[in-house]
Amino acid sequence: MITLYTMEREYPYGTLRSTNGSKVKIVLEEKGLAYRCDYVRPSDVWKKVPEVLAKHPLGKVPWIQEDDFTLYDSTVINEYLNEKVPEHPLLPENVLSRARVRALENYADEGVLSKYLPMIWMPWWVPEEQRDLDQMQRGRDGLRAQVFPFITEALGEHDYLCGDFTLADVPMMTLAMVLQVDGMSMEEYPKVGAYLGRLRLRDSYASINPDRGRT
Ligand SMILES: N[C@@H](CCC(=O)N[C@@H](CS)C(=O)NCC(=O)O)C(=O)O
Repeated sequence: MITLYTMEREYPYGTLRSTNGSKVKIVLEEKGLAYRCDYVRPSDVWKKVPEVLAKHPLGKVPWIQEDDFTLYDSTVINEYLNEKVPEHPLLPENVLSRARVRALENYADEGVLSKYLPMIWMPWWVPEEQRDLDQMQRGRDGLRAQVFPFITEALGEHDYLCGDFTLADVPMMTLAMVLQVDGMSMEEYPKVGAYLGRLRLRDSYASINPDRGRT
């Protein structure tokens, strides 16, 4: 059985989860793989304790453990899981289409999950009086100015970024998760709002739904 090492914490307003850990949970669910979660203390990750560094050389989550095999980095793990279980492929067969999925996945990782989402998400993990509201607003402004127009363009008339649901949509499910807690208005971006709504309707989303407690 696979063990996923990630960060999750209960708050009165929902269960908050590591965005990158959530990416892996989604693919485990989409692939129907049996897994359990082991929760790493956020302070151990921030302090880079030796036990975390021994599993992830950058001292981050997520990583997975399968017998004596350890693998880190959500993108690398998800490609591994996709190859491990050929059913319900999350990468297209065509080589050009596959490259496009990977490019969009990279955009989401670098342009959303590492850039604007932490500005909104990190403050939700600390007491209200300690939140940097300006930073949260800058995160939302960045999504509006750069990310939502990009997603609108990439979607075109499709339901998902590359037509069918692929690895490119997986990190966007964590955008759906963060904005569910944040409650940011999507009125000006109806296509993106509908897309995030569609992602929330997938069975796999239940595993990262902030309204659902730790499993
Ligand atoms: N490229 C990595 C990024 C992992 C990452 O940044 N994880 C965050 C939690 S969502 C973390 O551990 N942050 C602690 C740190 O950067 O020190 C991946 O995709 O797994």
